[in-house]
Amino acid sequence: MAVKIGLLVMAYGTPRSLDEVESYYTHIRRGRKPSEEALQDLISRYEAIGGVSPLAKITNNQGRSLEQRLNERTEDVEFHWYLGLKHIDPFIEDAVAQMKEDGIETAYSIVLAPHFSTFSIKSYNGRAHEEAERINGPEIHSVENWHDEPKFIEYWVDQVKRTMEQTRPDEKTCVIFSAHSLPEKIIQAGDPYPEQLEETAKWVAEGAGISDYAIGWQSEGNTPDPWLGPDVQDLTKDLHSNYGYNAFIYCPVGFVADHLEVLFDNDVECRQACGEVGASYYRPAMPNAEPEFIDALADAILRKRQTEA
Ligand code: FEC
Repeated sequence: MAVKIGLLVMAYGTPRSLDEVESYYTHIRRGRKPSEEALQDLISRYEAIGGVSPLAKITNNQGRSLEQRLNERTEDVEFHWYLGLKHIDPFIEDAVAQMKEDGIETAYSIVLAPHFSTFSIKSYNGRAHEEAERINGPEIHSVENWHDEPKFIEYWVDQVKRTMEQTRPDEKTCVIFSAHSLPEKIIQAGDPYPEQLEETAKWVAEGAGISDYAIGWQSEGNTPDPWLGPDVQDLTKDLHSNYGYNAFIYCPVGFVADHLEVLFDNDVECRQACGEVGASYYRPAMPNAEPEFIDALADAILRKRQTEA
């Protein structure tokens, strides 16, 4: 019988209903309750995308599909997937505890975010390893980042090419690649996050044969610290007024699913910024559980397994 291996799939998490928004937001703020105004603002953004985010369902599909794909591609082991979320249950620690309870001795982990930052991938992996150590749980081998996975790049190359075909001949088009903004202090701490976004953007642009592209940051948090910029909405307006672009293709390559930060920050706010300058708005489909994308994640896990062997 094939040996059981744990597959810990970690993701941000989302409230399952509007009633859970307050506790979720408090967790994101490391235990500090948001003001009533900030809470209502967040609730209104969820309402604008239909009340709940599709993220929970998509993350589940991604985890299940990845388990299936890995089991199709390996014979000596059987992967069992576990969901570990950053800001809502089942938390990362719950998943590690469940693996131990199920008798899992070895596990591979991956974060559903491509670029390495101390704020994202490092903190997810850190929590998983700390818990495993605390409970004497499974040995976890973690993929550190996968922004360079060839099939991930290929996914976005196809999306950009397809979307370019939808633009009109009279449109001067610019592709904007973006990721979640983070406080600027990550740069002083030597975080590779901005360079990794630049690399993803460069490889996708080269693959799609485009030279008109820019890098922006989105979904900046509401804190007094300076955040990485330019913000995608300001960038849209600057690119229009300085270079005459009148069509924009938004590729939020720092995210992998349809969720609030894409469905609101891109599809509502960036669309509005385009409307203000009279430009066309395009946003390719997110990877979600598309087979080509899931295969890219499987490649990252299998490569990790090979290097650990
Ligand atoms: O429910 C949904 O559909 C949206 C889920 C969601 C994803 C996501 C991804 C990332 N975030 C990252 C960093 C930060 C930092 C702060 C922050 C704040 C929020 C808030 C919500 C939220 N994030 Fe998020 N993020 C998602 C949702 N995020 C809601 C709170 C309201 C707001 O600011 O809009 C600031 C925290 C603070 O106040 O100190 C920093 C990063 C990612 C991409 C990597 C990953 O997925 O882990 C980085 C999805």
